[in-house]
Amino acid sequence: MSETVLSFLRYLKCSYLKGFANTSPLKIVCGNQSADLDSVVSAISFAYFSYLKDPRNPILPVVNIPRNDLDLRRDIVSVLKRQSIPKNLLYFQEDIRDLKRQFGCKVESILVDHNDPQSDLKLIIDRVIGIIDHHEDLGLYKEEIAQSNGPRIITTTGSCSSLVLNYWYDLIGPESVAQMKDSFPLCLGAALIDTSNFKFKVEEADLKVLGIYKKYLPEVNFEEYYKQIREAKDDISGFSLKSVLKKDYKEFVFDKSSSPVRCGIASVVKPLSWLRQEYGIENIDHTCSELLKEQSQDIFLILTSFIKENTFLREIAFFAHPDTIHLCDEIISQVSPALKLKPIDEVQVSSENCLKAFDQLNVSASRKQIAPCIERAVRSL
Ligand SMILES: [Mn+2]
Repeated sequence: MSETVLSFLRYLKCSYLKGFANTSPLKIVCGNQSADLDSVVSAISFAYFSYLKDPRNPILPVVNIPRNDLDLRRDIVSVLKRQSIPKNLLYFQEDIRDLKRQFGCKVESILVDHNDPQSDLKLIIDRVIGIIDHHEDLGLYKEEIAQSNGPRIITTTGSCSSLVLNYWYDLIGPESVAQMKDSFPLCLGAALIDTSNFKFKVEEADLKVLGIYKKYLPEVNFEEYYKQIREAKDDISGFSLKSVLKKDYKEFVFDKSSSPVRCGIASVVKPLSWLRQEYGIENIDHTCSELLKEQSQDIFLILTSFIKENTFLREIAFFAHPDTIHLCDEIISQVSPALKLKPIDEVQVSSENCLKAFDQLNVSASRKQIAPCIERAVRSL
């Protein structure tokens, strides 16, 4: 069997789906709603490895955004292009919605890079049959996953792709490594970005895959590959502000005894000063309030991370409208000690809305830690 990721994806589209019988559920594996490189390659690799093990029961890899939003993620586009994987062989939110309607079937999903269904797929997925993730464990789906004999692996790692690769390498590595190898450059790309070329956030699982990559990809110059993906990821030239804010974006609903607090969190690879210079404060005000309205949210956060004079820095900006400024202030004072916030700016961006910006001196906390931190703050109010 000479399988590649590309031939697997072609098989799904040209053969498997054409003969799909709705007597069985459609199985998918999907990444999280930010659809970053880690989520996308984790889903594709999981589906591919699973196919190598059990070709009769294929799983569709799903990118958890609308198809049109993929082009905003230039790092992903470049990594896929390197492996000659075209966009038209991938599945997006709307494709799964359409397939479910077309086949009139149930949808069962493995979640990678998150552990509770997110976005539109929440309404589409009927059953969770496996989880491989490196976010905070919400403790869900234990029984149904056990019933379907799926993996439920939730561990701290730099990259979720490391957990996916280790899981399958242990299962089928010895006999299938020659075929598995075709997706190693995808997983390596995510690991390089998530650990800054194995320098930060590196955990045991990441070190284990590093050994695999070194052994099976001797021709790849890691430093160069990392630089190339990093550059593509940081290249947001020509994007509208809205695209910049939606490029790496997650929504959260935090429970508060009286009413839930809805919060959107955008991650941006440039400093706030760059956003201000590039788009102007009026545009920032306008776009943030538009996003708040569109998603009916209470507060909107912009997390920035960037390198300045060889130092890795983070900032955080809280955007609120008149009704939520008070709530926002309370959250800020609660999370401030843990995140080590130092005010840099407080802008009355317009007559009614407010944007409060801080240097985040605790630079090790990314959205993965910040979201639970805000949730605890909301619950304590
Ligand atoms: Mn991840």
